[in-house]
Amino acid sequence: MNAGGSSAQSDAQSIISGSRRAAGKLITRIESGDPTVVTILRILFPLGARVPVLGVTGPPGAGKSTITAQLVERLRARGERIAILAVDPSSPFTGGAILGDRVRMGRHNTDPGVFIRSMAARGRLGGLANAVGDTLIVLDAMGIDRIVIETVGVGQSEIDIMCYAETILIAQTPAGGDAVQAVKAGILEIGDIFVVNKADTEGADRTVAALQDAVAFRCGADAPETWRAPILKTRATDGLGIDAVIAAIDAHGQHFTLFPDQLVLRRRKQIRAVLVGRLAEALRTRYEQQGRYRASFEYWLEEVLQRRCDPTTAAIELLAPIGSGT
Ligand SMILES: Nc1nc2c(ncn2[C@@H]2O[C@H](COP(=O)(O)OP(=O)(O)OP(=O)(O)O)[C@@H](O)[C@H]2O)c(=O)[nH]1
Ligand SMILES: [Mg+2]
Repeated sequence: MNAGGSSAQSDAQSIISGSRRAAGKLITRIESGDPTVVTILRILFPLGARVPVLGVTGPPGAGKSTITAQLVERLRARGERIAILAVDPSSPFTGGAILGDRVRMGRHNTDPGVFIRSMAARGRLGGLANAVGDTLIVLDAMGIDRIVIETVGVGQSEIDIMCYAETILIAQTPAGGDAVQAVKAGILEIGDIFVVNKADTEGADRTVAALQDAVAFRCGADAPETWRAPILKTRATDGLGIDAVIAAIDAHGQHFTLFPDQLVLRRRKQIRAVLVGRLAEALRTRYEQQGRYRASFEYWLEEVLQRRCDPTTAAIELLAPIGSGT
């Protein structure tokens, strides 16, 4: 067991000194839901330098990994040490698309200044965002300069994961009405930078225009402290337009320097979501796994099933031992 105080200290120390092996092992424990990791995270969290996190999301195949590889190449050129976290909420396994990412990351795989790690759902239903949050604590403590999280899709779990990013890049393609899908999925609200990739294919300008219209409706667009999300075109396969994406990422960072209250506001909102997520997971674990709570859960489940009790009353009864708040 690694739960002991002194081994937690030495594990934490290895991570702080930049050991990829120690970090990799700890992330595997986080991924599998090992509750003892908290003893190490508790040490690491206050020491973290709070590295900027760039979130990259968008529909499958939009070019997220290709864009990420291009961005990393430029960030490396200016000396930044980068951690890339590729998250696949739809897959219970590490592999598949993520294996492809390793190929796409090309020479970054062997660059000591780039730490690449992938994560999959592994049955942690609803808990993946929490696992990502814990992994960020580890990466943040490793002494790197920036973290990039790539996550595939346009659903709620991606939005939850993007909760951890200071800058959120949404990749789209001209094909298949992606812009319309983004509006439906509510992803437009969270994007700081929009990239229409595969600009070499039919309909790129139309997609840019559609996104411009959609983003223009975001509230507070005229206030100076409101960031205006740029919509950029790229051809990631040969790096066309990537310099402008880097400039937009830098500008977004500078915007927070200029309006620090905006950053605090964002972090407060994010931490609120993080804590709600932790509470939900703690409650779920308690009622689904721990003996007496579980028995009580099963009892009330049956009551609702037999229509002897409504769900709200059942929840109040279940929460009674810790106070229902009503
Ligand atoms: N024509 C064209 N193809 C591109 C461009 N960017 C990426 N691709 C190709 O599109 C395919 C998907 O690219 P990825 O970078 O893997 O896309 P992704 O969004 O990371 O994909 P998933 O992680 O599987 O969702 C690959 O075959 C790329 O070579 C582009 O600008 N133009
Ligand atoms: Mg990818």
